[in-house]
Amino acid sequence: LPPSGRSVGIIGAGFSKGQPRDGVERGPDLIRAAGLRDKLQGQGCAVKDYGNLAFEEFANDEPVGRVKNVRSVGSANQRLSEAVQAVKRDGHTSVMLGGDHSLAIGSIHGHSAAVGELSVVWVDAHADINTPLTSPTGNIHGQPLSYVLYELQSKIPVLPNFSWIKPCVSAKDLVYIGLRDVDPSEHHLLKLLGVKVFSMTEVDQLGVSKVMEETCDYLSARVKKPIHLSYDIDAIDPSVTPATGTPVVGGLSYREGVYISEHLSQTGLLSAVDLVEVNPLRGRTEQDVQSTVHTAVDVLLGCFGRRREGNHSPSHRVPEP
Ligand code: 4U7
Ligand code: MN
Ligand code: MN
Ligand code: MN
Repeated sequence: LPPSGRSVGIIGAGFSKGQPRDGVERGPDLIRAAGLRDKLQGQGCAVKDYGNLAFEEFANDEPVGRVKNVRSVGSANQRLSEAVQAVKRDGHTSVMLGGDHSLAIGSIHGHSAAVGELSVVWVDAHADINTPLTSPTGNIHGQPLSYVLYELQSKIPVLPNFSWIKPCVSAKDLVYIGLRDVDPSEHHLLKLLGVKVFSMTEVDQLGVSKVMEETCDYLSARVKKPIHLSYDIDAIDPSVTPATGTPVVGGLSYREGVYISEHLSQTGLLSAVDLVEVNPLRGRTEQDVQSTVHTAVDVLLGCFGRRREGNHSPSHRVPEP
């Protein structure tokens, strides 16, 4: 292991069929082009890039009920699950670069298949807990949690290419941060399941440091489970990260967004990270895209020990004349 003790396995998952907008499939290469690997190595991480996944195409992927691109999404997530399992077997913290948020299905499934029970921290403007039957849009990027939560298993119909999915997360092991656009059926589910939620109201009320302290207290009240961080870039305010498919006003500041990853990094429990929904075609200017991508990179660097106070490796020596 490197001096920092952190080794990172990067998976590119340029998949976009969990939602209708082109461009989000370019996320992984943009985040890499912004220097993710060099920057992680520069802060003492060992990095292995597993490259971009290739996804199967389906000629006639007709909607099933209201749900769109079911076969494509099911197949893509099965491949991703296997890739995450390989990264975890190799001993790395998994970093999945999306792609849209439907990919959390495979990422969480693979993570849990490799390490067992997880805590999930979901940083997002949205709750992404619609079931196939409650979804107002039919877009699977608004549904991933419904497939992986034990408590919702009985609400999920049979879907083509979804039969490999085993629910693997308990509602009590899930914490949300940043919510501000929750559908009525989602709100009902959150209350029914008693899920811990720090919406933007709680971020305003408590401040981000108290939110993170309470998040970690809540998750470690029982046994300490490996943490899966699923970070939707639309959690951050569109003034900072405008290049995303479903922007919502009133989001996290850059500083709050980075503080969340810095704090989780300090727990030593971060075991897999998703960074999703960066879509360069949704930015109006090059500056919009750059700001979104750089913020995504800074969130990821924060996950692996970067501190804003400054950083140096343990082997650093003061030069003597
Ligand atoms: B994202 C929505 F109806 N809730 O289900 C839905 F408002 O991954 C939006 O968080 C989902 O960006 C947003 O389609 C999914 C909608
Ligand atoms: Mn979102
Ligand atoms: Mn999301
Ligand atoms: Mn989105």
